[in-house]
Amino acid sequence: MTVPDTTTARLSKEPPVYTHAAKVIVVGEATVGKTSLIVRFVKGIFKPSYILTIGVNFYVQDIYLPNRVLRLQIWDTAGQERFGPIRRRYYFGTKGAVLVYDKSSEETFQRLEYWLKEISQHAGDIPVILVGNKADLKEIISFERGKQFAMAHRLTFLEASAKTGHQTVRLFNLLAFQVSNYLSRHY
Ligand SMILES: Nc1nc2c(ncn2[C@@H]2O[C@H](COP(=O)(O)OP(=O)(O)OP(=O)(O)O)[C@@H](O)[C@H]2O)c(=O)[nH]1
Ligand SMILES: [Mg+2]
Repeated sequence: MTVPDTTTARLSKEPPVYTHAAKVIVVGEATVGKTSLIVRFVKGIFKPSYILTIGVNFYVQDIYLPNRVLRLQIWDTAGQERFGPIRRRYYFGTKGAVLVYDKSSEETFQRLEYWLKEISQHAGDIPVILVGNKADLKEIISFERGKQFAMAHRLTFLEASAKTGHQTVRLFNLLAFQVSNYLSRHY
């Protein structure tokens, strides 16, 4: 007779709290604040120093929606050009995306079309939330410009600051809500 491993036995009796799980991806140019937004949301902290993401990273957060608990598997990707081939392999199976630009940088806004194309090519017609990050800095891209772009491409739009925490919780709650609706429609 084999002796049961008590640790495994105890773990296996505990049902996961979440009822649904979904993979989501965060993309956009390098330094726009993708990692900072996720870390602010998941850990509640902000680091002023820039540590570039190499390839991809992975975070998990459970979101309590009215009808379900959704486990978001948040894939934080590298915006630097040289990581493109690695990043593009991680779109498979994503059910939602956050597309980030830096409100204080025209260049990152100009690249949004490129990112939308990459999302639709590799992940299909998934919900996308457009985020103008760094709302605490001197504004180059106005709220109106961001909103116009979002409306033209049928994206949800908000401005946020990973530094102050402005709208960061709302961002991921909105994402969870939209992903949850997407799951209901497609699965
Ligand atoms: N003032 C301000 N700085 C921010 C904000 N968000 C991020 N930063 C800073 O911007 C720099 C880049 O942030 P990251 O989160 O590493 O950017 P990233 O988009 O993950 O960059 P890659 O991983 O290279 O693609 C860091 O120095 C952050 O501290 C913000 O809302 N306001
Ligand atoms: Mg990063």
